[in-house]
Amino acid sequence: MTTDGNALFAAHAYLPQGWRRDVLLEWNDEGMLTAVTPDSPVPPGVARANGPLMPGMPNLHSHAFQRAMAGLAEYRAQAGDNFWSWRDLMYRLAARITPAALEAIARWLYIEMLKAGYTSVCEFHYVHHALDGSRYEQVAELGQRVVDAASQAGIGMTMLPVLYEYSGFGKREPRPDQRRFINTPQSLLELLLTLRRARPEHGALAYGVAPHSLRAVSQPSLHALLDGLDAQLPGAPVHIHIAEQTGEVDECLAATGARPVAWLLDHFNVDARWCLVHATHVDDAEAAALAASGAVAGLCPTTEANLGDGIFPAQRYLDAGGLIGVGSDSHIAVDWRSELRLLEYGQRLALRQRNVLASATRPQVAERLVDAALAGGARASGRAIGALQAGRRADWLVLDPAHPSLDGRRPNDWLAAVVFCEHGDAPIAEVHTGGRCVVREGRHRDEAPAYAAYREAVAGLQA
Ligand code: NGQ
Ligand code: ZN
Repeated sequence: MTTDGNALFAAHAYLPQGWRRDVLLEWNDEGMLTAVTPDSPVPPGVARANGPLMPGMPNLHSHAFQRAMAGLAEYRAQAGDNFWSWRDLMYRLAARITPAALEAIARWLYIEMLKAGYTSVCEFHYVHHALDGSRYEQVAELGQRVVDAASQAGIGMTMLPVLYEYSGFGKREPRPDQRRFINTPQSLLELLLTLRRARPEHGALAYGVAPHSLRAVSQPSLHALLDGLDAQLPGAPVHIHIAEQTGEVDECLAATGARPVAWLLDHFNVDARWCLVHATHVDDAEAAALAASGAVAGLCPTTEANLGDGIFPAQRYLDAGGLIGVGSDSHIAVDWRSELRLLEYGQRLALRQRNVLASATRPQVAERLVDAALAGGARASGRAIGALQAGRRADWLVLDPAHPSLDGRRPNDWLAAVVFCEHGDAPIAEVHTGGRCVVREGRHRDEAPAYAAYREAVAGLQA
């Protein structure tokens, strides 16, 4: 029986096999679970959880700096505002961000993520260079700031430095307002190596790469990037924005004769290491082929709604065995419950049905979506997370059993309440990462100073 401090007893915990009673969790000093035992006797001297436990949710897509503009693009700048006019505004922010501001914004954002129950984040990081587009003396300066912000906040991270080369299909020259993003495969791989030397991998930190999109990289440079990645980090995650806008699908068709998802699946060995972010516009054949590939579809429903992207055919894709995960992307919302709820509601509104993303074997839609997002998010992160089971990271949420959404309900109804009920604050009382409590009674340990620094950074950007 465990006698050291690395153990916790929970009357209820959501395990891979569902809600279980009297669960003993044990973990090692590296923050990895070593045993998860249901129906355990109450061990003497072991702390008891203050509520039901569930795994922390992975966030599979983030651009941290964009947190600073959430809510600032909700007015009509021109008739026919769309994704591309939003992007012009966003580039103005990207053009001004400094290393110190990025670190402050990211630290506060990651605290918000933790409070919302995201315990890990894949950072799709593409602002690399100084304001004028020249390299920083430390080439990975900005990436390092983001990695440091994550470790200060206590969130797990998969850092994905982004390759951005062109402004459109056919190797179109980058625009002046993209100058801070631009690399060759070689310079990006060097940046990755520099970053890894400065901030080596550990239990809460992993690396991969992200070719930005098919419009921003060429076929040969994507091959060079993947070859170089495999020389450094064989099998590490690869994320790409794939088919977010119909305009980009049309341009891909014009340039290559194929739709983006079909083209990628035809030309690259897309497998479990890949995450296709915003696979929004897929036809039936693409949805089936993507589902069969083992890649994760990275869905960001609140951002996709905010930017007017479209609706992913989730029912067909999930029924074909496709993997999904969720991300907060532009951070218009930082709440995985909102992502899952909107994912389901988009289908309900489009199909005029209810409980669309449930299945015959998983009739409870919230449990099916939570399980899918835990598994897909973990796969996309390339880290051992997403489940309360031995060998995974000791990342969990303690739900508030006295919250009006949960109080008096049976365990089998808890996740439905967590995902679908919107009554006041989230029913998340505590958040633990690597076995350590980082949010207690709904508050992060560094909340006040991190917020003050964030506020100052955002004021400086608007001045
Ligand atoms: C991004 N946003 O990487 O932040 C993109 C726009 C671009 C989304 N894809 C930037 N939602 O296309 O260069
Ligand atoms: Zn994105």
